[in-house]
Amino acid sequence: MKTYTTTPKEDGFRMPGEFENHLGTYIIWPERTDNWRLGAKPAQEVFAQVASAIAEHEAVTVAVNEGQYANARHMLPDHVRVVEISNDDAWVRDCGPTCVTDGKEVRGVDWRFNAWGGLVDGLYFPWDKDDALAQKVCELERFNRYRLDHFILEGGSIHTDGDGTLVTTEECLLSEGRNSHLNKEQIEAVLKEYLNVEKIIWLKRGIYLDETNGHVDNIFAFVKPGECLLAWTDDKEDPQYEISRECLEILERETDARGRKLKVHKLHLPKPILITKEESHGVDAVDGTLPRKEGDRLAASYVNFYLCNGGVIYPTFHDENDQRAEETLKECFPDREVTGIYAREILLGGGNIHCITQQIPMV
Ligand code: KQY
Repeated sequence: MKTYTTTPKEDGFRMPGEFENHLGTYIIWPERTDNWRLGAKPAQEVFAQVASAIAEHEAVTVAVNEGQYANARHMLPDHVRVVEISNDDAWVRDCGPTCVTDGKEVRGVDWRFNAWGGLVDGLYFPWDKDDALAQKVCELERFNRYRLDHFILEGGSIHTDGDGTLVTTEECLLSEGRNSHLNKEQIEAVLKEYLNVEKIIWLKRGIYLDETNGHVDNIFAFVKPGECLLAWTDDKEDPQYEISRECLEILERETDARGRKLKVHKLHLPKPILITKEESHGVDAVDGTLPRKEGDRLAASYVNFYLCNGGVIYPTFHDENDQRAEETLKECFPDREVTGIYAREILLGGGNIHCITQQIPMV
């Protein structure tokens, strides 16, 4: 595997939209008991459901630590590939490679990863195995890569339309625990160079109390160039209302890289979801890992869905808006099969279906 010192833009590579064709999907197997309750077994069952649902549409690879190989192999269907890759937790969206392509070859962009804020407000320590994971995926896929030793980024903090536009949040990319040595213009310059985009739309904040410092992938997603989904509530008493309203204002005001006005679909959130006593007690409390306290509100959002070839895999919460979310997604993606998976167990770990998946584009 070669590590380039040039940039994707210089080499004519761009990041495709998630809605473009995939070669396959990566997932990492959950196991750490300070994040996943009851020895991670309930989460493993849901991850297996997500892997199986995606495998209906495209090839799925699940990366596991050595000690979990036999268990994961047993719990996953035969046609899902299971490979040993050391990891610290199960968020391949964030620590996996961001793939770029020139239409003939795929390369990985390997950002530095510091568990969502490092020693400032990171969610666990250490994170060295996660930081090394993107390189290992590139090895396995025979991709050359670009490595940024001095730029921290998680895949969940960006969305691109594959056509020159990137959407992110100030809350995350300007956070103290990431690239505080760089200003907004310098961060923009890195994104433009390494993802080959021309226009960056900055939302202010992500979903209320999202522990990732407001990852964009929990509040916003592209349907296709010029069209997007925004997490929404009509409840003016909910702190989320003002956040979503502000995002809407920005999205309605902005144009994309091609000068298009964005068509924005509202995807209504579930009612606030709180951690129960039983759920809180099921997690091993460990210093240095974010505690899971009874009554804490979780950052639940239907926008945290994943697009695979011909499919949309979205989280459900046993909420009255589950059905409404399905209808909205079917309207937005009439040519895809829309599949809901009850994903509270992933939410309890701090993210959702989009956060646990990473697409490998097709050339
Ligand atoms: O939302 C994500 N992209 C990751 C969430 C990480 C939570 C770690 N506990």
